[in-house]
Amino acid sequence: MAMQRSAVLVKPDGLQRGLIGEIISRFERKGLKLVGMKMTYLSDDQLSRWYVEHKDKPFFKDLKAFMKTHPVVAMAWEGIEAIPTIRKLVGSTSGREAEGGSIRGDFAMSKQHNLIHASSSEGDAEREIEIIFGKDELFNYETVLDAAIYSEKERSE
Ligand code: FUP
Repeated sequence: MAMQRSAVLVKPDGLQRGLIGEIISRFERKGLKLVGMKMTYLSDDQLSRWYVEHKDKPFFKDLKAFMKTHPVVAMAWEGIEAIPTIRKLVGSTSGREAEGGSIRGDFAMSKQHNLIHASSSEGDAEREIEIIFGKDELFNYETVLDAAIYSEKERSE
């Protein structure tokens, strides 16, 4: 099965609201593996590359301004089919519409201040991870839990 890496950002509102630990904890408890983490301000250039698909949308300028108000906590999380799995944990874009039990559903009330970003495809994940992390800032390691989290068959496929 496909081992994937997803790029996750805890956005400025998540930092302001003290939800970094809660979000990391949810991913850890799920069984995902943290393979990169950094606190940083995103530059205008990084944000233009990050949100390239939204560059002609009416909310683009506001979104970039919001994303520059405070640092973000950027992470790379790894697991089998991690990209769609993390999207489910994150919930749909608007906090008001996101399913209860998801991060946005449980903690957000806004469409822009929706706490977190998670990659939506393998192509996006690759591009987003490259925007934030250098090669030496991403880690490959085994944990004793790998054997409990996945079956032997899943790990060898
Ligand atoms: P998502 O994949 O759920 O993070 O959402 P999108 O890629 O559709 O949008 C990216 C970000 O743009 C959202 F997280 C918040 C912002 N946005 C707005 O501010 N207003 C909108 O109407 C839609 C998106």
